[in-house]
Amino acid sequence: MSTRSFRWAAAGVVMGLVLAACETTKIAGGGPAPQTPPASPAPPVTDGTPGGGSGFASSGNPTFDAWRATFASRASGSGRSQATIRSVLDGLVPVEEAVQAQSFDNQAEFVKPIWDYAKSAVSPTRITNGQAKLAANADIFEAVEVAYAPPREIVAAIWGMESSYGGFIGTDDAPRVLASQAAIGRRKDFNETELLAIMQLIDDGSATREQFRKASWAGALGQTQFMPSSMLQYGRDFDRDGMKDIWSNAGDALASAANYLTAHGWREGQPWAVEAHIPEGFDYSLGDGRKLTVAAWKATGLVPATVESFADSDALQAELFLPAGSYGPAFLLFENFGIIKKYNNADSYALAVGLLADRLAGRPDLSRPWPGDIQMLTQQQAKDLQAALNKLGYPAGAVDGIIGRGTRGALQKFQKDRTLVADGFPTTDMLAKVLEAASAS
Ligand SMILES: [Ca+2]
Repeated sequence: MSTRSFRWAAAGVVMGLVLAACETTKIAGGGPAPQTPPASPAPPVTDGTPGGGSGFASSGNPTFDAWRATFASRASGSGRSQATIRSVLDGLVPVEEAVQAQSFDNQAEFVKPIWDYAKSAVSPTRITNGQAKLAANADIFEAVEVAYAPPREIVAAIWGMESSYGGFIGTDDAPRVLASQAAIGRRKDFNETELLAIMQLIDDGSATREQFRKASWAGALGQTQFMPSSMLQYGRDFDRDGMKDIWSNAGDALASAANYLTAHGWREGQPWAVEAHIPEGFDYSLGDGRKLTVAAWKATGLVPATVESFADSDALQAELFLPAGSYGPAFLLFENFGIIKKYNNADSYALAVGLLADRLAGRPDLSRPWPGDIQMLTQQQAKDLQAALNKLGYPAGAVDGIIGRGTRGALQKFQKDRTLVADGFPTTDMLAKVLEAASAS
């Protein structure tokens, strides 16, 4: 899971469910905020104001104040300057727990299909705006494309997805939201690491305290929505003015995003995916996650649906992806699909970025529409499906109600063993068949 993925919880139900699962695992490893006095190294000198003896003015919340005193000591021990520690932590008032919980509450009655997310991501407005942004920033995109591995349309698509091309970058104070989470013990280590990264960036002169006041509710920063630790590691000062200004400098933001993808292994010149036309009588069970060469896929009868060829090389490995089973477009996924997921670990996100990038590059729309009238499983039904598949010996992975490629692959094996159309697509009819088989086993 990317360290910066969970901010997407508010953006889509499917994403929310993925992130809720992530949250659950992280919380399990958390624990209550420390209530013990800070150990050595010595805490900052107190100036006598109330607030846990740390020198900070009390927030009015004893748990928060105690956490802050302890954490400030740790930050000092990590080498952050007193002035920066104070500027980041002083004056913070924690976000109310009820409000925090609401932000993280991603329960949904129905699991939205992946293509709802893709369709809204690739709206005509977002395509038009993206093309205008590419033209207006042609010099920056040219230089970024030369310096980094991904093509400009991928970088532009991420920019569009993350902040509507810099149009919306958030209004929350990153230290406040991160400290609030850390203080109540929610993903404590994660949030403290992010706070330390903020302090490091300020100490380095890469950014100012004021800039961190423009963040998402989860602490993601700027036009690329980097978490602070990602900004520390992958942020770039493209215009060489000394600052990594991913908030208001498009060059810094775009170079940072391109650098992130490059550092995570973007394969220059390779596609992220290519839509495939599925021939009559195709064995859909081939879409169970296996990787084959493009040459092998062609031998099964797959042909590119809208472009001349799948890739420059028939030797490239690809995976068949059937997000809507036999009811919608199919894709051959290449390694770069997984690199987009390093930015945000969800198939829906990577699909949206890739499809938007294709349109920004002037490639044609999909050859087949997404299904329009399919009733998706509820989250509980999705869990029932996963549990039943697991029981039957078709490993669907965690019973989390998220229909990912693992669940679809397991369902395909079930379908194939029963000579059903093995498209891995979980309709309610198919759920009934799986449940019936599981109860009889
Ligand atoms: Ca700069």
